[in-house]
Amino acid sequence: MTVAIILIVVALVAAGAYFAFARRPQLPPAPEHKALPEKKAEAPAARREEPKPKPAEREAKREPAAPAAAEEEIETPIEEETPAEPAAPAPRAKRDVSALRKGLAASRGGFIAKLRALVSGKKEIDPAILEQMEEVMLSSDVGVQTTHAILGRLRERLEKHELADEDAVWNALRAEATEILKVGHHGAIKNAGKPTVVLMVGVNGVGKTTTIGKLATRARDEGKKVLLGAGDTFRAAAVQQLEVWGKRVSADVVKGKEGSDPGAVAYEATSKAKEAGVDLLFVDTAGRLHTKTPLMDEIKKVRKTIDKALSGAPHETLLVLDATTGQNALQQATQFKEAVDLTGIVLTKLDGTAKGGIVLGVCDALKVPVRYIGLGERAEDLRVFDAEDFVEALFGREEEAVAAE
Ligand SMILES: Nc1nc2c(ncn2[C@@H]2O[C@H](COP(=O)(O)OP(=O)(O)OP(=O)(O)O)[C@@H](O)[C@H]2O)c(=O)[nH]1
Ligand SMILES: [Mg+2]
Repeated sequence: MTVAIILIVVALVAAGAYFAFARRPQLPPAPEHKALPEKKAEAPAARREEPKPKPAEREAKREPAAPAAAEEEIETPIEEETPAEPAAPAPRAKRDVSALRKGLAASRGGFIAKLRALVSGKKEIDPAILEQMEEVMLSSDVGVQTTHAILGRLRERLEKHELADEDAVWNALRAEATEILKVGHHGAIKNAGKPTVVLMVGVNGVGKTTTIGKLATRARDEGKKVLLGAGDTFRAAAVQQLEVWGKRVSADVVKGKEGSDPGAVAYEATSKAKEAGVDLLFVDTAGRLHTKTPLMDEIKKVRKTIDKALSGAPHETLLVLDATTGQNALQQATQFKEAVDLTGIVLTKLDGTAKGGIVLGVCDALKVPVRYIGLGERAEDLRVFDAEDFVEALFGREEEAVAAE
């Protein structure tokens, strides 16, 4: 009897449990929790502020040694993590300018701020202001010729009463700068087929090898096969520096013995680039003083031997100029242009100067386009130069800048 009662109680409890749990409406399965990939310390903050790169001119977005797959993984969760961002993000141009503005902070706060102070708050623009502007522009490496040309045109317009107020003068100055900087072919290295050969020249310590490393990183990020030519046979350390970049971007380095003929290395590198079917060959060269004729003859020879190995190469001959060297950059550019027929200028270390006016002087005097600017030592600190973005970043008003961010 007792056993029967116990059995009935157990049966009732089991039935209750069945209705309470097993017949409960089925919930959809919980979403699978995706573990976020490990992020590099610097990546998230910087990435949120920076614009998403355009495929064609993708900024190098990683520490050089990071493998490509890991990088892609980093970007995806960031987009998922920020649903609060407005559906229509700020136009790319504005976001690009905002990052550029930060890189040009020294020049903005330096010569541009001084120019701005001269015109701001003035109800009527007195031609005497032009004299003060001249002083600022000359002391900011704009160069005598360019300064006089710009201010001459402003004076004419002032006399015609076309520039009545502060804004009109500022806009006229901006337009002058844009016009000068738009010279020649702009944009990233042109694609001249396989291999496209890029020769890097310039005086000592301006950033040739570092720029090659940065450009190689960009190319690698775009999925291109890169080869490096160690045409600086002068110092063993120079070859080692290039080899470090080669390792970072998984590119072979063609090198010769210390003190060997740089032309021979350039020839061998170009031949290898053809055979190996690489997309881009970057040929590094030793820093050389533009005033030393034998060294300038040597670079002419390097250029010729590349052409012998591949007719029409080098497709780009880029002169690297250090923005902090001031007016001497103009002399360097003049001599190098004469020797090797430059296709563009890379202006490095703009982050380290408050006198970014040199960019105007060089473009105006030589009519050679600035192709890239260096705003720091890391691979991602090299930017494709865009005249309008550059002028906006430099001359744009602070209030507009804040509004754009
Ligand atoms: N702040 C800053 N430093 C830079 C930039 N570009 C290069 N540098 C630094 O400038 C120094 C010289 O760079 P290199 O690449 O060795 O210069 P180089 O022209 O190859 O020098 P040589 O081969 O000796 O003629 C290094 O410390 C670089 O990190 C830049 O855009 N900004
Ligand atoms: Mg070097």
